[in-house]
This record gives sequence, structure tokens and C-alpha cells, in this order.
Amino acid sequence: MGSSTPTRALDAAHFMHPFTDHAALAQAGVKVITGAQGIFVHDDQGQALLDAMSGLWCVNVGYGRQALADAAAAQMMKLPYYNAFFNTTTEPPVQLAERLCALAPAMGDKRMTHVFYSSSGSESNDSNVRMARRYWDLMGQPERQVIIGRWNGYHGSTMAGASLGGMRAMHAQGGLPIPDIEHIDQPYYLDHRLPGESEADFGVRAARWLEAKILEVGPHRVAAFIGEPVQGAGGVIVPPATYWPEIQRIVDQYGILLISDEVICAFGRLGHWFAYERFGMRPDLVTFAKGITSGYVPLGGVLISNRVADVLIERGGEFNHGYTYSGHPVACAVALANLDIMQAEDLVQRVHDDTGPYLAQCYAELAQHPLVGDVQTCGMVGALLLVRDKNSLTRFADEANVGMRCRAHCFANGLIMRAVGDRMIVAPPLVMTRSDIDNMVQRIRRVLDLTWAELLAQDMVKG
Ligand code: PXG
Repeated sequence: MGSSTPTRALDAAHFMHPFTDHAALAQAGVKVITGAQGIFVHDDQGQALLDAMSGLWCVNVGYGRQALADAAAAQMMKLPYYNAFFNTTTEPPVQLAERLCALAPAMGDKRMTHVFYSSSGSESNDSNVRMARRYWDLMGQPERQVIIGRWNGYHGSTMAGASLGGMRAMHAQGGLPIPDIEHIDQPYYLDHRLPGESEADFGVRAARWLEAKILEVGPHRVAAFIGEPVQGAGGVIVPPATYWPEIQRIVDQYGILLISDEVICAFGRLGHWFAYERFGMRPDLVTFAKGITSGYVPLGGVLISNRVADVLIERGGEFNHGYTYSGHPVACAVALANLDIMQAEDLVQRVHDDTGPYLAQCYAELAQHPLVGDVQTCGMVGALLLVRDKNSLTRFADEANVGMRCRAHCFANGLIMRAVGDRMIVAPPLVMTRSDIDNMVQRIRRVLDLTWAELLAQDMVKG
């Protein structure tokens, strides 16, 4: 098509993409996505692709929702922007805060009472670092500065977000992590289990790595622990059921704050409004972004529990932190309309009762495929581990690039899945029906067959 060539040339000439090797991209050529409807995006060559990643884990209500465009247009004409500094407010962020606090379940004596807004997950985690450290200052324990995250966790790409995360390739660029951030290993059973160890026992042992780290750092120096309930960008790592309860016991014992980073996991992704409920966590701070607006406009923030909010408000004085777009009225109006859609279509309950269990059932069948060594799902996220030998669970060498091979077949066959090393992951739109899931799984099966055939032909697996 006529329009594609200038877009490609101009892209290569001027658009610096996120997380991209630009020399390699210029060689391979960029894919130009020009439109989308429902669960499909389409490109400038006329190919429709089933988007099993909901964009980047965010387009939960699917593409082309008129109500979200209408909400943005109406708010733009009424009041496109005003700030929340200098004793002013606007209506949409107030309504949204009230609604989020009502949707967030109380856990024991912990309730979510306030919302701090940003425009992304990364900024929200920067705010968490500022708030956790400020909290301990106000509590008269200013030496509590250390925040503990996990290797292969992902908390964003700003200086603080990338530091909290445990992506070594990110730390290797730009002098990260910032001071007083520590990491423990992730609860990935297949990588870290001991011979004969059950998944339940492993979950408790993995949680106790936190206790060991607290004791190493000194309990009086630890401010908070941050984790994703289910790791997303790290490859959809679903922890054993025993993991979070033991983490909760440990943070309670040492009095440290628990930050649940739910940028991916909230708003129905795991079949609950907030994932902490599913895992029995009692977080003090909850990071959100992505699904709050289904990605239609940028919005992020932090749910703040009474434990933290009471101290910041009653003892705090001025908290010297905030963004131009903290509580952006258009973003908050779109979020309210997005929550309306989710409630009208009962999407959270559907994932919980129907589509989530159905995805799990379909994935259990995919586990029979010769290339698949393990499957995990949780609500509407799923992972397939590609292995060289199914019986012994022998993994491919990194150089085999098995995930990238599989992803190439996906693109060529009308399917978007994400490859994280040897794990192929999905986070489909929550509006998917059972027959949409059938359609997706049929495509997945086809790309697994094609990848298997390619590996057989190159003698990389045994038939
Ligand atoms: N926390 C979590 C748990 C995330 O998944 C962020 C924070 C940062 O959000 P922002 O809005 O600043 O990007 C994220 C983002 C991937 C991928 O390839 C995942 C994310 C972002 C970009 C790519 O899986 N997650």
C-alpha cells in the first residue's frame, strides 16, 4: 500500500522506539499497525492479527469502544485539564478515587482509603519509593530506607522503577540500581526447586529468602517489599499458593510495608478487581496503571491504605512530590467509563467463573504438545514453556532463540503472543468469549506445530 513506505522510512529516520535495537529494526523492517477492532489489530498490509497480548497487557475491554472515545471527548470539551496543586481539584479524579476505594476489598483491618495519581506504572512506583521512605521518616525511623524487590521482577523503566525491578540488562545501563534497593530470587519453581521438593514447600522456602535478606540488611533499615502478585514481563511466573501467605507473615513480623504492583494483575486480569485479594495479601500500597483505562489514555496511580494515608495526612505536613498530570481529568473520565463497561459486562466475574477456568482447561490440553514442557495460567494470563525434551524437561540453550522462532510463526499466522526467553505468554482481552479462546488456542496450536517442524528439520529436537 502507498502509505506504508513513507511511514517505514520516517520511522527509521526519526522514531526512537522503547526497548529496541534500532540497527536490527532497520534491517528487519517495522510492522505498521494502522487500526483495530475488538480483539484484532490490523497492519498496513491488510493482515488481521488476533491480539493475545491486549496491546501491552492493557486493552482489557478490547479495541473500538465508542463509550471511551465519547467520555474523552465530553471531558475535553467540558474541562480538558486543570491541576490538583494549590488547593484545587476537578471532578473526575475525585469520583474515580471514591470508586476505586470502594472496589478495593478490605483485608483485616487494612482498607484502601486514598488514591495518588500518575500517568504510568513507572511513575507510580517512583511515587511508592517516595511515599514508603516518607512514611518511615514520619514514623521517626528515617533509617528505614531499603526497599527489597525480586530478580526478574518488573516495576517500570524510570530510575526508581528499573531499580526496583530485577532485570539485569536494565541495571547494566545507566548506573542502576539507585542506592538502598535490594533483590531476592523469584519464586520460579522449575528454575529453583530442590530434588524432590514439592511446589508447596518451595513456595515457603522462596518466601523465606525475604526473611534472610531482611536479616542481612538489618530489619531496622528495611522500609518495604515490592512484588507483582504474578510476574508479568518476567514471563508469567505464577507463584506457588504458599508463597504470598508466607511473605505476608514475614512483612508483618518485621513491620515492613508491602507494595503489591498490580499494573498488570488488577482490574479483572486475574479474576478479581485487585489481585491481592486472590492471594490473601494485605498490601499497604497497590500500584495500578494499564487496565484502569484499558490503555485508551495513559493513567496510573497508587492505592494507599489507611496505615500509610493516616500517617502522611495526620503527621505529614507537605509531601513534596507530584506530577503535572496527577489526576488528569480526561484520563480519569475515561477510567470511569472503562469501569462502567467492566461492570455492565460483568468482566471480572466472567474471568473468575468462566473464561479464566476455560483458558486453564485449554492450556492443560496444550501441555500435551511435544514442544511444551509446562503450562501455567491464572485468570486471563497464560504461559507455555518450550522445551527441547518433554520427558526430562531439558531446556533449549539461549542461542536457540526458541521463543523468537515461535514468535515469528505467530506474526506470520495472524497471532500476537509475546516471547520471554523460552516462555510464550498471553494476556488476552478480558472481553474474549469461549469461542474467541478456541480461536486463539487453535492458532497457538498451529504455531507450536510449525515451530516444532522447523526445529525437527534443523535437528534441534528429537521426533
Ligand atoms: N509495573 C509492572 C508490574 C508492569 O508490568 C510497569 C510497572 C511500568 O508501567 P509503565 O506504564 O511505566 O510501562 C509495568 C509495565 C512487556 C512489558 O514487554 C511490560 C510492561 C511494560 C512494557 C513492556 O511485557 N509492564
